[in-house]
Amino acid sequence: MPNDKPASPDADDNAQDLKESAKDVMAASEEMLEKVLAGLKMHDSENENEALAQEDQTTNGGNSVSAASKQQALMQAVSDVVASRQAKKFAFWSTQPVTKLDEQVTTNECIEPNKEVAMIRADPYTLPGGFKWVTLDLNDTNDLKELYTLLNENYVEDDDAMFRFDYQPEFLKWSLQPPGWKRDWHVGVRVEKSGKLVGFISAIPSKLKAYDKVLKVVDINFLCVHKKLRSKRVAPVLIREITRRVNLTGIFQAAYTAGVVLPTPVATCRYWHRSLNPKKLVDVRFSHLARNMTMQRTVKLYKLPDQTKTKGYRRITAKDMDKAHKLLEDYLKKFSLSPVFSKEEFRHWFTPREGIIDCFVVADEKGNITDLTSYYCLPSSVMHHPVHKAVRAAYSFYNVSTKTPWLDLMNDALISARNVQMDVYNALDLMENKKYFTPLKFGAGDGNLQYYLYNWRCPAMQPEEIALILM
Ligand code: MYA
Repeated sequence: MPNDKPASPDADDNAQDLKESAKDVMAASEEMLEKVLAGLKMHDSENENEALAQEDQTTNGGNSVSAASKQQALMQAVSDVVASRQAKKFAFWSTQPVTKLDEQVTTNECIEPNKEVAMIRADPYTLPGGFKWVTLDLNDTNDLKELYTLLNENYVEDDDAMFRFDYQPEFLKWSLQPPGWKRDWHVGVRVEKSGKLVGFISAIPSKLKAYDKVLKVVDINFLCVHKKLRSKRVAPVLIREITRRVNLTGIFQAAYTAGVVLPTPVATCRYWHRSLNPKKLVDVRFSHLARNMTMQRTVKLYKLPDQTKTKGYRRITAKDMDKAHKLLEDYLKKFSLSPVFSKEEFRHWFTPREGIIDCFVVADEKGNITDLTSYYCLPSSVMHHPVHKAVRAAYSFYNVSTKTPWLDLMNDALISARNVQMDVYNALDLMENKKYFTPLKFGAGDGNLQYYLYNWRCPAMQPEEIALILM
């Protein structure tokens, strides 16, 4: 690379890249070793059976000792390698400013001090040969379509590989272009020869309150590596590259969520689901009939009134924005982890957009806004079904109840979602959501959503202390 960058601790970038790749290659060979060991273990258990059989035959004066001790030595060797492998787990994450899995935290502070921007590496990280960096232009229809396709075919699936998130192109634009968004933070990886998009990661700017401190952060989302390029340590390069690009703007903290456990969740939340169209959900095996329940009884159980009930409940309008912003701003202060929205950001996130985001308020006779409910729309592709290709899901966003009881407010939210043909209403067990789950017939999902902070250490939080929704 040209020598056009200021001196930095990363001055010998290529050497640094090599070191980092070497670490990642070691981690990759650890994964291979794991597979070999799994095989060896199976083989060993066969040997063990053989040894045991021999022992039986030779109890009367045979030489079973040597077979057994050989076996023991082999098992010891295996367990030594397994132990050393476990010690090397998180080859990438153990190099990052995140809390360690067993760390006891009592402070609320950054892990690493901010760096001078001049000290931050100026060149992109090195990708494996045959791949190149691109910065996507989501205002360009082709780039947007390519991102849509990458995610539609390779993004998050459930454990049984039956459903995969299907973020729509307009949804991606909305969620990746809030006030202050930067094109430089829509980072893609293409195959050099074909130009095919095979990797992506994004950041958007945000303000986050962690306990009593307000931080300038980015929210990281849509990390995705094409299925054919998995387990080749491309994800760590994407993460390092987005970190570099964000650091260059003077931001050193981030928030993100994931289904997997990494060092170290600040909180662990769980999704709950409320059936709106139980027949379809059972048909696609999103849910199943409860014991002793017929389809007819299930449909009746989840039936909702045709119209919403709360007096003054209506879709939010442009005129409501300032009052609704204030209502949410005051409410969010009571949580340990919450976003701090500017007026402009509130308008972006809460202005209804068909098939993307919807927001309702309750206004009293004097025109005061007393309550608010909102959800975003995120369908999932149904991967193997002859009839149904998608499940239409509403995801609870932010809700505030000051006058309308929670059950009334959220029942109206369910009715609103059902009235635009949503099949299911999903909500995490954070904020005050647990208050209405059981009476409104939500069921607990499997699998957790882990919340993480990058370069910030603070004591772990309970789900009800969390008021941050990332899409
Ligand atoms: S969460 C959504 C993540 N995406 C998916 O689940 C889509 C389907 N899966 C994939 O596309 C791939 O499996 C991914 C991993 C890309 C996830 N977050 O390249 P590898 C670590 C962080 O060989 P691959 C979201 O978007 C893993 O522990 N790290 O693996 C938020 C291992 O590290 P270590 C993850 O399977 C993302 C390494 O990657 C995740 O080919 C927040 C293996 O790399 C994960 N979800 O690719 C990112 N999954 O060796 C962090 C695996 O240490 C942002 N890994 O165990 C941090 C803040 C950055 C900005 C800071 C600014 C200040």
